[in-house]
Amino acid sequence: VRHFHQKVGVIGVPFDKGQVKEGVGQAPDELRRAGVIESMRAVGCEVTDYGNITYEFKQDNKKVSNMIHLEHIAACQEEVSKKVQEIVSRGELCVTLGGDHTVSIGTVDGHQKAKGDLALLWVDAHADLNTNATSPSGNVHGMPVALLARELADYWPYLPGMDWQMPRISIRNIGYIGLRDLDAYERLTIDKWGVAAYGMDDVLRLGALEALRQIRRRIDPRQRRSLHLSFDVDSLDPLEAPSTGTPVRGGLSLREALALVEEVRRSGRLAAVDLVEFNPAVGDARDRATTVEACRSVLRAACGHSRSGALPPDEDLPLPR
Ligand code: 5AB
Ligand code: MN
Ligand code: MN
Ligand code: MN
Repeated sequence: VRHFHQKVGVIGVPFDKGQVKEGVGQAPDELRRAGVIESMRAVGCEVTDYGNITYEFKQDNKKVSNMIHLEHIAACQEEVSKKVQEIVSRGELCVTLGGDHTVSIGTVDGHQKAKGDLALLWVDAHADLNTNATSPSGNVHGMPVALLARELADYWPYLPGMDWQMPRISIRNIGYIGLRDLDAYERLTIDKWGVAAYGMDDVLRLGALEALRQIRRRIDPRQRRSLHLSFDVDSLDPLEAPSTGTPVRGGLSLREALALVEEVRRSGRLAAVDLVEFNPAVGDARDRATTVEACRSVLRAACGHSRSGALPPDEDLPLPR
């Protein structure tokens, strides 16, 4: 790719009610303060920042057992979905700065409504495949994939406030990389449906890029689907991204993660990226800075930055004197 003007639309979702730790809601503004928008522009993208998503909380819904703050999640993610649908429909690469991983309920729904057939790549230490019946925590950030997958619809009770969200994505079009902390029923679900789920052991055995190649062949065999990258920063090793609420040791190096994101980007079909679960309140200032830098480089890679160097623009670069 030579000179390109990829249009990028950024939203922030300062949402933290899918889990119990304070701070993850401050991530979008913390990332903006650290200049990630400018970093994406420096790659050559035309970036519009649409600001943060707000929502009106409606108290009237009935509670669902073992699903903490469902009312908030339903209300917020409905707004996220609308905005993502709008941005993707405009042909912009939609970059969502979370927030906890429940924001992907909204982003994937909005992307799906805009584009139809999706392939979803979930980069995470966790599978986020629990239902309210299997979750050990009741935290909904461990449930988004189970809400999105069509094959799992029957495992849910009626969810008040979630009528806008239809599980339209087949679990066959969802792939994982980076897994290393699964709950028993998540393992069962993956085995039952033959999900393209690649753990850190697979990354070691195959290498990150070969694992990705296999995943893409399985979740999008005809290479025609719109690609959604949902990047949980806890996929990274805590040495690379310590400021996150549910760290698990033995994760992806930044080197592996960047190679993955660059390769996804090169497919030419990437339409939406979520960067979630960065929690600036976890750890000290140095942890926060390390994590911000990891986020920045992941976002630049998603925007087309190449570590092997880009060719200069066609016309407008004066020769060095
Ligand atoms: B994350 C756990 N599986 O359901 C659960 O960070 C952790 O979005 C979920 O991947 C982690 O509570 C959710 C134990
Ligand atoms: Mn997650
Ligand atoms: Mn995770
Ligand atoms: Mn987490």
